[in-house]
Amino acid sequence: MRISVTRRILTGNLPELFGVYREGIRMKMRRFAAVGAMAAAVLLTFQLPGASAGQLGRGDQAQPVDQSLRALGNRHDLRIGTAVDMAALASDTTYRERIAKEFSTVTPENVMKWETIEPSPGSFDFSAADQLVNFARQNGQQVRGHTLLWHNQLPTWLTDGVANGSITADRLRTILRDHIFAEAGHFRGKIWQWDVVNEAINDDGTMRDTIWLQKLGPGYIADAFRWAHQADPHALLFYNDYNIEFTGAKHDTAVALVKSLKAQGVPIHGVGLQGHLGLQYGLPDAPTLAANLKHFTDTGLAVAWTEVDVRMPLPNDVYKSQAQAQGYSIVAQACLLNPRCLSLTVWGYTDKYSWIPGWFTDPPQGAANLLDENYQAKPAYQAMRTVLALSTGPHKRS
Ligand code: 9MR
Repeated sequence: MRISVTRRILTGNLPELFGVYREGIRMKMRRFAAVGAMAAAVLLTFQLPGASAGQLGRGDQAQPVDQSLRALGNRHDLRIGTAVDMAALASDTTYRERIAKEFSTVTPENVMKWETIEPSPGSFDFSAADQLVNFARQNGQQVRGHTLLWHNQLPTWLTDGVANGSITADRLRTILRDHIFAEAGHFRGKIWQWDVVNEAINDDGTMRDTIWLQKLGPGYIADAFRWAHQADPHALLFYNDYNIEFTGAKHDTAVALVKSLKAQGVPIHGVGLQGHLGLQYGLPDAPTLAANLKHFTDTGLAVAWTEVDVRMPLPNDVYKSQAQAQGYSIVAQACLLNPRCLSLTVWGYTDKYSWIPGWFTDPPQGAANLLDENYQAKPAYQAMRTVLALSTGPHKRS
């Protein structure tokens, strides 16, 4: 900046300097000194710590990169979120304070899942989920509801009943309908985005062989969206899945599925790309990832990153940390490049509470989050801030 300012001032005054060629040497020197003083004054202004963005006329470029993720995201109308572990929220003050400070949206990691919400038939327990919704309200955060319909974390009364035949297909349909009406109805008006259907597609692009598909047929997905919409007409309804951010059979099926739901007039508004990345698989580049997001937004839907983490084979080291920072960067960049990318949620933000080490043990994996176990920022956190600070838009997302 200093060089360009100097160049601008000197260039602007060169004709004038040549114009005084015939004047006396003293005159020339006086003018030259005046130009020099002017340049020095301008340079000084640029260097003064008190110089405001308005004075500089450079707007956002003066934004300090040390703001919170939520503040930096707000500049782009982009919500930055985290999954929340309710036990940690209750017991760990630092965990709680950092969530309030850094994030503008929260997702319950587990407490809105069926086994927690309806532990016995027709009897609902919203207490833990209510606590999170209240926490979000107190902190000016929006809530991603996760999830109304999945094949995991179902209560045993349901899975056993289907397995032993005591729950017939007709009964199962009613149970599903009632569950969606009860849960989406309870939180009506309090949920920004609902993950209505979670992970219904296999990696090979076929539909996952769950009790829902087996007993209710493929129409169960459209039904779930219609019921959720009736129960909470203002919530944005999402289909959510992993590995659909990469092209391939699963991605193609997901695009075809949401296109067909839209064509049938089913109330679906967005696609959640989970974003569980692993360093050992290599990382795509941001333009490729952005192009893949666009396949979904081209269908007329919004998108969101819903469960981002970047795991690695342990132990962590300086090279892996840097590669991980690149992983978080490309995810943020792909979102910023698409005006229909509404939010970027990480699946936990500290390695202190992460699902990864418990799930990936051979070889041991982990260290997947933005902060380490002691809440120290990793390069990934600073990379996210930098990407959010440098980007210039879009400033309105829908
Ligand atoms: O992070 C969640 C973990 O605590 C649970 O034990 C696990 C049970 O299946 O679910 C994890 O969250 C999953 C999310 O709900 C859906 N996408 C994959 C996530 C990681 O497994």
